[in-house]
Amino acid sequence: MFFLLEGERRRTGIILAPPGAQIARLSETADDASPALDLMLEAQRKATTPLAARKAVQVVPIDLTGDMADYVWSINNIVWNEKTPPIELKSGERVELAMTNRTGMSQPMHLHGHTYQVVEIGGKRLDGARRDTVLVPPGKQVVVAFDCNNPGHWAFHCHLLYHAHAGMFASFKYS
Ligand SMILES: [Cu+2]
Repeated sequence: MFFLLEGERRRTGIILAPPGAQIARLSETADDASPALDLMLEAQRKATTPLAARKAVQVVPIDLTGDMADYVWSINNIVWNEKTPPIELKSGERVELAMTNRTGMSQPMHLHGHTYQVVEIGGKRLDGARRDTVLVPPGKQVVVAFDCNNPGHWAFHCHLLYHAHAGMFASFKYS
């Protein structure tokens, strides 16, 4: 099993072998550079325990925003700070987060307190994976759904912690 650095030929890997098997030395360099990670595999995933079919009461637009050169990262152009108000949700409701990545970098978006379901990629509805983090590549749209079944004040942020720390962070609240 090889692990390639995105956009590079360098790789590492692990070998699964029965005891006593001969293990050949493999090259640390792949023939071709790996392409940028896209949503091809994500679009093939199917939840084993999908959310119950239900229409979302609230669709929250989430623009992933920021600037690599200035290293400013934000959600809906808001650089989070401790005075940023939470996004209010209602207990018991189905919510969808309609994420659009308007930056030049992939953003792995992580929600605390819930496992959402990937329900739309690039405008196409699907019965996708249950996750707490999904990658949103540059320029792409991913919609996730969850039920407000865990009252509290929950963080939602890019899981590149440098981005989260720089402001790509928001919170949801319901009681
Ligand atoms: Cu990020």
